[in-house]
Amino acid sequence: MILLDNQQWVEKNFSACEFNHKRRTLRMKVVAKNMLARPDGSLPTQNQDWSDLKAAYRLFDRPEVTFQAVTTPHWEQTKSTKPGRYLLISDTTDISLYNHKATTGLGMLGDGKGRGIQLHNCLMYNSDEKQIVGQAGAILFYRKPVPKNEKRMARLNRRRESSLWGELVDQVGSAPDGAQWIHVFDRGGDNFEAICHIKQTGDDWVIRASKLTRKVIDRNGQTRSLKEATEEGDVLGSYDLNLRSRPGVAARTARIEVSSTSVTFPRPSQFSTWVRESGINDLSMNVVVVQEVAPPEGIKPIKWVLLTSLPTATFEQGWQVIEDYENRWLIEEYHKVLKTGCGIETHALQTAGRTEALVGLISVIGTRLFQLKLIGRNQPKALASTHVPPHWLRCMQAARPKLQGRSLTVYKFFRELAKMGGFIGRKGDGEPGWMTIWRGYRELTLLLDGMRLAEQARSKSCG
Ligand SMILES: [Mn+2]
Repeated sequence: MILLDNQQWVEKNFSACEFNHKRRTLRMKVVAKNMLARPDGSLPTQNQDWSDLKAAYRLFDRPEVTFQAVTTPHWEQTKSTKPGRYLLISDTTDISLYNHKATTGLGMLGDGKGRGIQLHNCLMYNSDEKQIVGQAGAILFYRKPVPKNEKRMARLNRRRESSLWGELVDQVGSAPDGAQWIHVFDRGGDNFEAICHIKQTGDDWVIRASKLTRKVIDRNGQTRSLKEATEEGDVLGSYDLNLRSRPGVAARTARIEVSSTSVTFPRPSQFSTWVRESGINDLSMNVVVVQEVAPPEGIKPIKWVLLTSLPTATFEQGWQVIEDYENRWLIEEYHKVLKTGCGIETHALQTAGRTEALVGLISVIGTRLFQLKLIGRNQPKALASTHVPPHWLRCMQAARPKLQGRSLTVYKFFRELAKMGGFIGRKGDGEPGWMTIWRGYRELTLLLDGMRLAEQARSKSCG
């Protein structure tokens, strides 16, 4: 069950922050609460009292207030998963701070002209309850120009964008007893070293293969390319996929065939000192291929090759791997929440170092916004009264008289909340976006505060 009350949520996620002084932890909780109230605002609009704003800036000035110190209590909570099945979805996003000319210490982005910080993130998703648990870990990376005439070993041992995947796996660690953790990577994370890191934690993986030409050993012991090895896989079944039209491509129903095989990746000819010390010489795994059959002429057929440690003998098992990979959109949506919802690129302090702590705070707050968006969608039939405090429902019904005397589902509750935030909800409007949900949530919180004040005033005048 998701904690709905913001104050309690802030307590739970920031009370254990270690900044070397209790007063700093208290201040962080105030800054976090103000940020939750106006996630799309700047620090000055979030902290309207001059003294609060000054205190917020002073807080981020402290050397103890680091990215790690702000996020660690939230990460620890996220990782203490109860038994069940969880996806750990990682990806990198560029935080562009190009407009903040005064901020020092930033790295390169894109073609080298951009400036900012790369955030390599890991989002924990409860696959049974279909709910965001939180951020499980993250790494900040500053890309620098590649050194001239770099030697092969120096390149392999340097911290590069591709090494962030394995580094984050180590940071997140292993699943607690009874929980299954499955790392989900896109093609950026397909490298031997990253998979070695997962192997060492004992957790599972679903990774989209990027190099189909890489040499593997197929299940008959023959060395050939990954592409060739998958062409002789077992067909598990097929299904029809309805594809919407895209610019230049008409809508169509694609016939998709699912097949699987197993392969062994030999250690590549060039490897880092870490790989040598790990003692891992090869990696055996299953492969699920999702392939469009008989595509229309001139259309690039759909093809996914998914590398996995999960079983893939039956159609159901293959399907599970595909579904796990399809949940990768969640991290892209999370990054959107950080950018458009929390304005992570509009915030910058004087140095990259100070900005880091703020990025940490925003990335935790972002999981909260994202959670609230998904909760209504994923539990359509559950009764709101089992998830939402009774005085919240009373308050909403008082504000929206049409709802009186009706029992709301969780789904309906969030739709109504979005309507309080400006969602119209006509047929064809689809599902409310997280911004309208959030505005409605803020609206309801204000009404709740008002109700509480009115009750206090009444009990005082009666007593
Ligand atoms: Mn990516």
